[in-house]
Amino acid sequence: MTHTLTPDAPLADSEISLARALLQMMIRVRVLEEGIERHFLAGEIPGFAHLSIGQEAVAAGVCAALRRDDYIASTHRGHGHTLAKGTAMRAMVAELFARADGMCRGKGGSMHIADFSIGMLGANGVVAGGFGLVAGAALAARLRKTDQVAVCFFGDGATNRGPFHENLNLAAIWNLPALFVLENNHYASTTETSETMKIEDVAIRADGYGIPSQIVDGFDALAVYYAAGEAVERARRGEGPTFIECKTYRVRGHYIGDPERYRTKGEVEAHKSDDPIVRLQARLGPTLSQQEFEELWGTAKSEFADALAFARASAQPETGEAFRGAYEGDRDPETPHGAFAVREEAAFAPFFTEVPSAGTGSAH
Ligand SMILES: Cc1ncc(C[n+]2csc(CCOP(=O)(O)OP(=O)(O)O)c2C)c(N)n1
Ligand SMILES: [Mg+2]
Repeated sequence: MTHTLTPDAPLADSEISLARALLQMMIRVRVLEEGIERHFLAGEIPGFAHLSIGQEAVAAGVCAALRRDDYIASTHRGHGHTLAKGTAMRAMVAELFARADGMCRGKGGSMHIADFSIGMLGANGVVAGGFGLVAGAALAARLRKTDQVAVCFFGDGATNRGPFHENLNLAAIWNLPALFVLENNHYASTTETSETMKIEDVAIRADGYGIPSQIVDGFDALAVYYAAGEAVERARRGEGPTFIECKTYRVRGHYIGDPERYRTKGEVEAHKSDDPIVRLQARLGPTLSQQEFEELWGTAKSEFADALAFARASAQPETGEAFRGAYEGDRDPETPHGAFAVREEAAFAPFFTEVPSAGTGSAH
């Protein structure tokens, strides 16, 4: 296990354009999520939404080390991973608004958005739901003899579930081109991690499966990028999986509307200086003027405003769309699967209701 929790070093000239790109991505994610928060609270976004504010360096750093044809699987906190992997802002916001022009035609929403065109295999309402998808995608890449890699993002809580252990073991023995990226924000919903495991560094669990691991400062997008880059190269060379533990912190509640009775305001305040955007801006120092910094925010805000207008103008999905995409060939009524889907749709038709308004989804 390698620890790379070092204080911010000055940037080399060769790192400046990379650092700017990472900063721009983190700002895009922040603007998207602050927008989600506003419009969720205004009742425009149905279901449930979990924000990754404070954790953006992980999504930005890892995805910058990936190619478009690599795979990722995300979590219930997946807006950052999705955007950083390359999903278009318009289709993403329309999806969050449950509209017909959404990435998943409005059926995925915040917690089940997927975009196969960029290898984003899905956010997941099931904690630890991504491990099997990633092991499968990595196995497929190996069997097809491509050099693609598959990345699983997950939280500390997910490492207490069975799929984590089963799939790490499989990935290790099959030498799969996989990366396991832990976002250790020290909480699983309302429970502090110290109450659910006796270890400080979850990365030691990877040792048990013979998977090399790194622990990185999860507020430092460059450190995350370098760790991910190394692991990606290892995987592409056929040397198997790597585990990366990113020490981070979730600044917002577990979900939008969380009363946060399990921690003090002081604890959250104490993490203010960890903000990955503030940290990288400071590190760029005079190489990024205040005006240029403001422009990064301005560009992201315009992009979000455009996506918001697009989402609001998009139609509600037709009810018949609910069963499309569930089975291979289900758009063709002549195929056996298609016929099955049509029967299923007919059986459920009497139960179709309007899309529920914000806040009525089940708690996750
Ligand atoms: C299988 C399963 N169990 C429980 C839940 C309820 N739940 C949703 S998020 C969450 C906490 C997950 O914690 P962690 O994996 O650390 O991710 P974080 O929320 O901190 O990003 C729980 C228990 C769920 N969605 N799925
Ligand atoms: Mg957690």
